[in-house]
Amino acid sequence: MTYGTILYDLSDGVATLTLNRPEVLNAFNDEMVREVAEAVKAAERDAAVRCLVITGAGKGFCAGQDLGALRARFERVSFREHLQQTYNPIIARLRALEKPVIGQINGAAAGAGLGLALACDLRYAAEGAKFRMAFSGIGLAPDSGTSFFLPRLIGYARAYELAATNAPLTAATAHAWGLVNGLFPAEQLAAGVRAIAVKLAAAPTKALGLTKRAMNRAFQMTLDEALDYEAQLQDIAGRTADHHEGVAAFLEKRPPVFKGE
Ligand code: T3D
Repeated sequence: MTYGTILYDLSDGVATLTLNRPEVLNAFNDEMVREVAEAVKAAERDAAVRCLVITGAGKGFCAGQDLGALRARFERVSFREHLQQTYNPIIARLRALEKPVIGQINGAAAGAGLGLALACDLRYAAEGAKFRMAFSGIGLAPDSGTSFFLPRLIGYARAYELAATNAPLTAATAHAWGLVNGLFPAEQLAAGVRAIAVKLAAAPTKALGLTKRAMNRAFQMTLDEALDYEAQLQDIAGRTADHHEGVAAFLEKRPPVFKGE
């Protein structure tokens, strides 16, 4: 499929979605929203995709809503409707995608762009990247899942401070606070993330997907419910070819070859 505002590439089981409006730090217009949603759907449906990487072209990751486009629709569209048709389904679909999703944060991530980064399972950032809530800077409240993910990742006080002051968070502090999993010098980020993604794409995909489902649900569960849910999911994982391969490989003292089945 050909896209106008993103690039989409699949190799070695890794799909890479590159936001491609570098002149505005990959801010979202309606076309990019539509294309990102389509690409995430395509990654979900394609069994050949076993890991998804999201990154930005140029010096930014994603600056959130394109403010020029936002001003053009002032007063004409309800924010609630717009969010329900644009960012909300993308964030929900990424969280429900039962394949590892990596945010390759090459530069600034702000507003809905921060939401996109936070919806990923793992985040690796360039040392010069920065994160900004951005909403209070333009008199808005958080959206795109940022009020959900940020306090869970870094704690309420830090999250509220970032939202209220709109101060930028450096990649180093984000790493120290557990918001990003690792840092790379800018010129090594793509290769570093690629190596991690290729490894994850060769892992038992169904088991990684069930892991994501279990951990997502566990936030809303009691321990007893979580134990029961884990047992249910293990019934599914235990019937996969990859489980049988993993056990056979261990007993035969050889590396496993997982097929994601
Ligand atoms: O219903 C709804 O749609 C509501 C949904 C809202 C979701 C949201 O995302 S609201 C938040 C929107 N985003 C922002 O307010 C972020 C605004 N941008 C910034 O705060 C900063 O640009 C960054 C922190 C992201 C990066 O700073 P810096 O210093 O690295 O770059 P810069 O110089 O500010 O920006 C570079 C260019 O990108 C610049 O254009 P120019 O001067 O080179 O022609 C700038 O105008 C442009 N740009 C950056 N962000 C946006 C943008 N253009 C349009 N929309 C943007 N969001």
